Amino acid sequence: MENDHEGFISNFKAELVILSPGRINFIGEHTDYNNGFVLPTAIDKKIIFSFRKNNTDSQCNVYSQTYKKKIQFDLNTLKPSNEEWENYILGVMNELSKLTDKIRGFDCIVKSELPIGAGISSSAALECGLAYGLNELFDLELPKIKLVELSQRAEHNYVGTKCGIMDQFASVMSEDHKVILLDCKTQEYRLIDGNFDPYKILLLNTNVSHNLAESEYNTRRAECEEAVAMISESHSNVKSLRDVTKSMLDEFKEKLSPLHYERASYVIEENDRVLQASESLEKGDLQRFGKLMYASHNGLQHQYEVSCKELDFLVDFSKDKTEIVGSRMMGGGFGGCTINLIHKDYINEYVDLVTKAYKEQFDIELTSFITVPSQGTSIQE
Ligand code: GAF
Repeated sequence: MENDHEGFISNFKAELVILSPGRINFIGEHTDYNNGFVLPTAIDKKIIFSFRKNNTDSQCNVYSQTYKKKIQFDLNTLKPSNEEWENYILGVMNELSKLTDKIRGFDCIVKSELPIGAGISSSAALECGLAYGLNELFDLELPKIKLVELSQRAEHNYVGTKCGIMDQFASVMSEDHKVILLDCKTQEYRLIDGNFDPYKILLLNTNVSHNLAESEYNTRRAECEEAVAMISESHSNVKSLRDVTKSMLDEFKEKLSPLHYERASYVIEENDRVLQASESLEKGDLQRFGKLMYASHNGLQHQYEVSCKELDFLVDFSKDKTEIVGSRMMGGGFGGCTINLIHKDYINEYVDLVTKAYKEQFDIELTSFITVPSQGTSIQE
């Protein structure tokens, strides 16, 4: 079997190579599925897809260099698999099959630079890279936003995570040196100059991924929907937490459970922080931007309860360092990375310091990398 894979890889002549990046998010966590605001961008680490047509009607082979496994499937008999990573692929195929009958048999090799479970959305990169590549290979002529949306639906329908649109949107729509202020209600967005000089974007990977992540994610979404359902009984125009103001929420403080009240408060406050943060970035006020990042983490830790002790440790560790203006957990939570804005002259010293402290505390190796706002999914020239 291994030899079979080696033959597949060594004889592979790609017709098309697609680069599909991971993403970071500066602020606006768990707001996307509440129709709120987010401030993400793609990064310079990616998944690389090599594609070729294989002259069959419907036989497809996708080899993952990460898992050292090949999935083989027939376009006419698509069904979910027991392996999660395969469902990202099969889920995209299933959504594409609802939109087009122009796809034929193809082969693909997938090579990833993105750590899994790090909160930098290797899953959206996988979905979007495949969708983007097949759109090119078979001239499907689907606009980019359709690729974003079908990738999100693939995750809902085949993987079972009821994710928002942020990750797929950032992976596909980002541009070099820009961050995206996205209104998830209307999908309108504005590109903002991602100039953080003299600060750099440092990601610290806890290298933990607590298995609560997936179930708690869907639970949080359900809790927000429950809060909306209760409020909309007396405010029929309220369709999501985006339509709820803080004073409106306070009218319901006695009716909602304390848990629902905290979850909803967090989302409403976080939306406000995203708008304030994008304004700060546009004005070059990075101190204020950083304070909002800390406030976001605080809300995620105490009100939304999606952080964990490893993430809290890293954020707390940065707090008395004047060279770090902001730090927070990033992505769904329960592990993965923190995002830190750190003065460029302090990076090496800080990484040494925090790596040692983290190892002492948890006996886990911290990994870290500097990243920059980068181009979304593209064809390798
Ligand atoms: C995950 C999801 F996929 C996103 O849609 C978003 O909700 C994020 O968690 C939290 O902000 O990455």
